[in-house]
Parts: sequence; structure tokens; C-alpha cells
Amino acid sequence: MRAAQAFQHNTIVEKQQLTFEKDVLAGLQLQPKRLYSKYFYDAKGDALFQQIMHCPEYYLTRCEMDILRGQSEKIVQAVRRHAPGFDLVELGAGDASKSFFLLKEMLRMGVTDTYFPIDISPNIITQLQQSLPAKLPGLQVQGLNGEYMEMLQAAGQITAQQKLVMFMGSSIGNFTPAEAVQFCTRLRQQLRPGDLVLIGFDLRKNPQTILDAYNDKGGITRAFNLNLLERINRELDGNFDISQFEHYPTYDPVSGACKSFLISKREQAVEIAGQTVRFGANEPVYMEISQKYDMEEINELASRSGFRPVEFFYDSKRWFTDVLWQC
Ligand code: AVJ
Repeated sequence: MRAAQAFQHNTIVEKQQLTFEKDVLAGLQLQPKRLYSKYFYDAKGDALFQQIMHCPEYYLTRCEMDILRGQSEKIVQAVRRHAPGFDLVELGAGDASKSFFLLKEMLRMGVTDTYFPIDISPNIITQLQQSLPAKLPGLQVQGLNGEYMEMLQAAGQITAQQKLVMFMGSSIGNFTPAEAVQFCTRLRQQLRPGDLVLIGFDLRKNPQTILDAYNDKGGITRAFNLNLLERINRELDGNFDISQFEHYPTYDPVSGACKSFLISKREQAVEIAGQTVRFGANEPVYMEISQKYDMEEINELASRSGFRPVEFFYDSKRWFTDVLWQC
């Protein structure tokens, strides 16, 4: 059993490695060049993101924490009106510091005792399984390590209970609006009529406030973007000179798209996995989108992907919202 698990884990890691190499080389052949923000999160990237969440400019985490700290009871009551008993599933659970508040309420109200955190990082799953039951006595933690949709399907096979699926932190912002429709449609296809989702959206606000959140004075977000080049050096035998790339965040208040680029400071050639990639002077590499929404856009996303909006929960500044939808 142990050997079988270890074997399976190795193949997952190898498969991830192959996809990383393929995506990097393919993305750098596109025009404009592109790298994918889902690869930001290696061990160093995880640590840098933790630091971003503490940056004074990065309001998103504090706003969402404000919602969950203050309104978990209201949220669980709303969920209970639509689903008397349910299991909580979380996509990209991280340290579960947000779901903690909901889980506490759910246990207190006796509406659920099972939590399925889904995460691509096996370390995160192991840590949650060890730490959460001690902090929340009576909670069953069934960690699922793997891709969101595959693990959602696995959770559906383990339990026949209705589900509340959480997707917090404005992770949905890393999709373009069109990709978000695809993602939510696939999400709904894994659920049953009556199941609920709670999704965190960063709202449109003063454009400078948004841009500053992706351009902190401490340079953490810059390091976070450059770390992907370092990761390529580490894992794909690359030779990026990161001092020759500049972090360039943008926000378009018309489309609501906040995009980050790395700009090549000069003409240069970089070796990656035995291949040569050429960069022109001032050539951009598109790294990440963090899409901002308004309420109409959120409702449109719900209806296009087959969900019915149930309730919006806001922080006191109305900068962020967690929305409850039903299938
Ligand atoms: C984790 C995707 C919500 O887009 O705001 C933070 C990642 N990128 N600073 C975001 C991120 C730059 C973050 N999400």
C-alpha cells in the first residue's frame, strides 16, 4: 500500500514536470510570449505569495478575511436554507485560514462534519490533515491531492451528500472572463442540482488602488514574477539572467483586466531545456491576469455557466465579494 502510494505520487510529480517544460517552451514560442501564473507556486513562490498577502497594498486577503470573520454565520445560514446538510469542498485549500471560520460555524450549527480540501500540493494536504482536527474537534478531514476537476469527481464518489464548493481568494481572477465561463461550466458539470458554490471575486474599484496591489513598494510582487524565471533555471536547466527582466504590471479600467508582464531589458538569448529562446529589447512576456469584476459581470458569469446567484457577501469597503450560487 505504502509503496503503491509512493509510486503513484512519483508519477504525478513526473507528469507535472513534463507539463511544466512543455508549457514553458510552447508559451515562449507564442506571440506575444507567455508564461503561466499557475507555475508561480513552487516552494519559493508559495513563500513569496504568503509575503504578498501581508503587503499593505495587497488588500484582497484582508478584505476576504473580513467577510469570513464577520459573516460566517450569515453565510452558513444562507447555505443551510438551500441545503439542510452538506459537505464542504475547497478548491486550492492552502492553509485553510479562510474556510476555518466557515468550518467553525458549520460544526457549531451541526450542519456538516466533513471537509474535503483539494490542492495540487501534497504537502498542503498532509499538513491540513494533521493540524485541522486538533483545532476543530469533531471535523473529518478528507484531503484530496490532485487536479481540481478530477478530485471533485473523486469527492462525488466518496459521498452522496450535497456539496458546498469554495473557490476563494479571487483565484477565479486568474482566468480571462471567457476562461472563467468554461471553468464554471466544468465545475457545474461535476455537481448535482441543488449543490452550492462560494466564489471570491475582487471587485472593480479605484484603478490606482488595484495597480498598487500588484506593484508593492517592497518589491515582493516583482520577486514573485521573477521567481518563475528562477524556477525555470532550477527545474528546466535554464540560464535566465533575471536582472535583465523588469516587472511591468498594468490595469485596464475598461476591461477590468489587471495583467502582469516581464519586459526584456535588452536583446538576449536564453537556454531552456536544451533549446534557445530569443528575446528582443523591450519584448514583453505576459505572466498573469487578475481579472476584476462588477456585480453585473458576476451575475452574467453565473447565468452563462448554469448557476443561479443566491447571495453576495461584501467586506465593509465593498472592495471584494464572496458570492453564493446554486446549481
Ligand atoms: C492568488 C490569483 C488571487 O491574482 O491577486 C498576487 C495572485 N499575483 N499578486 C491575484 C497574485 C500577484 C493572486 N491570486
